[in-house]
Amino acid sequence: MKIVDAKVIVCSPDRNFATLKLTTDSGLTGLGDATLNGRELAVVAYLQEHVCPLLIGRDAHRIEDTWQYLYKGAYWRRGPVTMSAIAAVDTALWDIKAKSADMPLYQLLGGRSREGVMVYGHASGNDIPQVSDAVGAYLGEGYLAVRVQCAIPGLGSAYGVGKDAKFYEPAGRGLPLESEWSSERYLRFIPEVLGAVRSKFGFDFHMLHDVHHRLTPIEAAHLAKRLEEVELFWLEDPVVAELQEGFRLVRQHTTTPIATGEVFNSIWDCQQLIQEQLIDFIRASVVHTGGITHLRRIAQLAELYHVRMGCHGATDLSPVCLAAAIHFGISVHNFGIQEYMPHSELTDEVFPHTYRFAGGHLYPGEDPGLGVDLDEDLADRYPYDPAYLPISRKLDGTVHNW
Ligand code: KDG
Ligand code: MG
Repeated sequence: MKIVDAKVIVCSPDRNFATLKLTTDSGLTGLGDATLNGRELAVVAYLQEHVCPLLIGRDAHRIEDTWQYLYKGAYWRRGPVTMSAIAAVDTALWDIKAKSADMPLYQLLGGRSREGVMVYGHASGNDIPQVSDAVGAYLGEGYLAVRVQCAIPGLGSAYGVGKDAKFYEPAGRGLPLESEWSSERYLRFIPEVLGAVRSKFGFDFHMLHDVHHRLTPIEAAHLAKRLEEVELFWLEDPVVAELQEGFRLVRQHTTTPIATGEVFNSIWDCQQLIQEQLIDFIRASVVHTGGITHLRRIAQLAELYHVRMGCHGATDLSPVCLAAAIHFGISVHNFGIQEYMPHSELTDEVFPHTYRFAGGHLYPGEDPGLGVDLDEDLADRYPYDPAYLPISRKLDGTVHNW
């Protein structure tokens, strides 16, 4: 079964997405997400200029060989652009293989390890009462796990707080906006928020929180220690991950479970954290970590060290990526949780899919392949529209981690 066409489709149904579509001589097609938030066109060019021409005439069944060919054959390895491009090819090939086997993808990945994929929703608000309302709404919809973020008094904006308590889209149209940050104010206030949520709703649900890379290791250690009494499911990205030793310092001080890895793009980024057991959950995603083939390697390494998967699943990862994550999550042994920020209605119309949410879980459909399509005519009506994540500055104007 030979690949006869490789096409990159860029569209913006409420937000930007890049998707690779492969077609074979047997008429089967496969989709792969290639979206890299705020740097989408770099991956598009990488695919169009340097990868698509190499795919024509290749055997669509040779997934592992194609992965190695694109990774080793480029000489220049790793990095988010390269690994998102390889991921798009890999995901599309798995979609095609599963369609040709007439099976939903999870069957090819070993079948179900569980009935559904537990997800967490995003509750946020401008103050504690608003946050509590948002948490209550998620629990009312059957969510078993909720991420809790709150605006910080005295700061104009905060990571994770949307205009709508249930929908958070960090990228803004046009050039990047700037937001202000104070670790001191955040550290003083956030334990109160998480404590208030536990006081109101108790301990019968999983509570998560995302620091979004903002703290130094010693600040993060201090926070994680203080938060032990609220029993988080995980504290995410307490420190930036470039300095992996930073996690050792956090770990020495606390038993709060730690998650990281949404910006990782290869197993080499995860290796030290996993092997030294410095984290509990790895957040690598299908799209930014080289596709299903590479994510399975990460999961297998993680399994040896009791680290579970908790894949990134914000709205900048397209429905194609979310579907792949669900097939992966339902089959992989060391699954932990899947992030779930539902896409907008328009995005879902452009990417019709068979996965569904019920009772705090996502379930894959039973259609062959990933179970996601792309309505190209509709997509054409929403052309690319530049958008960027905000830039964060400390109160004195110094650029900080966003
Ligand atoms: O593109 C960046 C977003 O996906 C990221 O900021 C969202 O931190 C995030 C999360 O945990 O979903
Ligand atoms: Mg995050």
